[in-house]
Amino acid sequence: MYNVQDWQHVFKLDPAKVISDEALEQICESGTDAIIVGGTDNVTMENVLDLMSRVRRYPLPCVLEISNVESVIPGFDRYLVPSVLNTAHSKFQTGQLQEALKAFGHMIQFSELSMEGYVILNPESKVAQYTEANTQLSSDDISAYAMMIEQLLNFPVMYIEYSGTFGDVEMLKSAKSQLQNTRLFYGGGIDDLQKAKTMLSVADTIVVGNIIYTDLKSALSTVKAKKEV
Ligand code: 1GP
Repeated sequence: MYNVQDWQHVFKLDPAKVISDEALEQICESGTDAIIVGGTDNVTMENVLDLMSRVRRYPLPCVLEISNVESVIPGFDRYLVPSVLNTAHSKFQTGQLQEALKAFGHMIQFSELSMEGYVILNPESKVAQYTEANTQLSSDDISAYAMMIEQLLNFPVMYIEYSGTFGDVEMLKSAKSQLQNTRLFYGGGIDDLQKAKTMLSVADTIVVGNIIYTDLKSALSTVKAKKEV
């Protein structure tokens, strides 16, 4: 369970948002496979540490999706390192990573890191605006990114990110058709069981975020999309 290959369903908690102890308990005991701690804005060492120590009370993997170098702390089971492919800004592909390696490369346990090839497709999302992602992509573009991520970059994860809106399942199919070993993550707008099942019928792993903060019951219902293994 401590390997991304084993996850079908994960909840993504934003360290900049407030969650009660009761809600956190239900999320962590829901049967989800892991908790990803990650967000775009206002992610600090303090709020990451606070959330990690609260999630740590429960026996499930807790991983950090790195948003910025300042908020990286030890103690997570794994670190997901996003590299945004559909941005013109190299700092979101490799630039920040190179800076981080320059400063901390000597103390990094590389076996604890998993690279994620991110393709951002919702132009309205904060992350698309922040990275100035080119979201106008065809299914052929997506297939080519998938090929690149698996065959050339050898990343363990391709992440199709529609954060805030429910995406186009055809885009997922285009990605999936090129992937044998790389795991396909999907995140965006999953707010009920049906949507969770639809995306998990193509993606290997679904990520459920925002709905945790607006409708906990619906968020919890998405875990039932997991298939028997
Ligand atoms: C965000 O992909 C995740 O990074 C989940 O998206 O918040 O829309 O569920 P939502």
